[in-house]
Amino acid sequence: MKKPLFDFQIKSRCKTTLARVCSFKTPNGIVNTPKFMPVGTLGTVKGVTSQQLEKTGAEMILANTFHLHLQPGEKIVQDAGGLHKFMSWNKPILTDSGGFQVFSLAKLNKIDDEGVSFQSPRDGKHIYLTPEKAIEIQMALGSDVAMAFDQCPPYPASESDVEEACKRTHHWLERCLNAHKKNDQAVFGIVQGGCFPHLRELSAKIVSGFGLPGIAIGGVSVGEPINQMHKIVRETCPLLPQDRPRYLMGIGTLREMAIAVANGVDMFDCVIPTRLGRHGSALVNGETWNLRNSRFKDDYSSLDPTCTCEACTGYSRAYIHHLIRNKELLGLTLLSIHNLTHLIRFTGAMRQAITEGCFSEDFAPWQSDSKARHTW
Ligand code: PRF
Ligand code: ZN
Repeated sequence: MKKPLFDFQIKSRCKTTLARVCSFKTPNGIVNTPKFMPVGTLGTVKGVTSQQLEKTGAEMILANTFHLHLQPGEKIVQDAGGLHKFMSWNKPILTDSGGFQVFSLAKLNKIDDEGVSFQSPRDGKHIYLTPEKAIEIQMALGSDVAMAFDQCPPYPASESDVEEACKRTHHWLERCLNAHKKNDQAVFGIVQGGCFPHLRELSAKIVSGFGLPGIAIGGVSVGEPINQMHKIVRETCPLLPQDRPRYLMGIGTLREMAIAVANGVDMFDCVIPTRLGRHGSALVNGETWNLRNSRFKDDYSSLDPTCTCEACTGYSRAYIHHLIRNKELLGLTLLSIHNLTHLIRFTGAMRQAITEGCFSEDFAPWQSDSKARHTW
């Protein structure tokens, strides 16, 4: 029998946790999970070329329907031959639907069962997004994975508001699937439900019932206490199909990824590594270092001696400090490359530990102590 286009295989399982190593096939290549996905909102992982990105170990990147629709518009991208070609990235791309960005970035005018109208944060132009429109844009962009259009309620929100957002998200998922006509693109559904266990359970069951090639846990990291987020992940994962990838949206700190992997999550994304890089900061030794700090001015050691990235193998802390102090663009590029490599190597180390049977020993410290040091 021919393998499906979005074939998902579990390669190895941890014996004591729900962690797993899997491969997820897409039309533009295989994603080996657990994996961190860099965020390339506007079709660019800020400050990093696609060639540099590939060297970080990135296998799949994320782009945003919301931003690309506003600028340059999906027509330009489609006529360029699709987003892969437009941005010269020939590996898998996942596009977020705009559901979350509309609620977090735009001036909302109206939201009802039909869709969301809002004003563009760019020029104030009125825009209307519906599930059908979000899918149409993502089909034009040509990503490997399109996310369903969802409503992510803020935190805190009342039970009735979260319930309404949940029901809407499920109806919208159905409409997304009816509008979707592109065999070489997968649609992932999104579980919502806020911090209400019964709504999460309902959402996980309904979204799982669609038999989709992948499922995301949304509505986390919106201001809820971190332990609530862990609880949501712990309680939601067992309700999702075993044989499909699970994507925890917007999460990308080491500790949260380790905890989520132990509960069976496969994919992550987060703007933190590139945002920190652009602010002159590096993730080293479980800490965040600001390279502007004068303690680095004559520190000629490599940024992170344990790291294999272009920044750490070629340049010193003193040099990067000098670049950052002088607002040289290369400083931001080198720090972004390092931070991305750092998170991607971390997910790589988890994959290796799961395969070798030492995940629960090696990564337990990450789960109990946020200040735990690297041992991988
Ligand atoms: N929905 C969508 N994208 C998202 C989220 C969500 O709930 C989150 C949650 N923090 C990040 N990105 N569509
Ligand atoms: Zn590095």
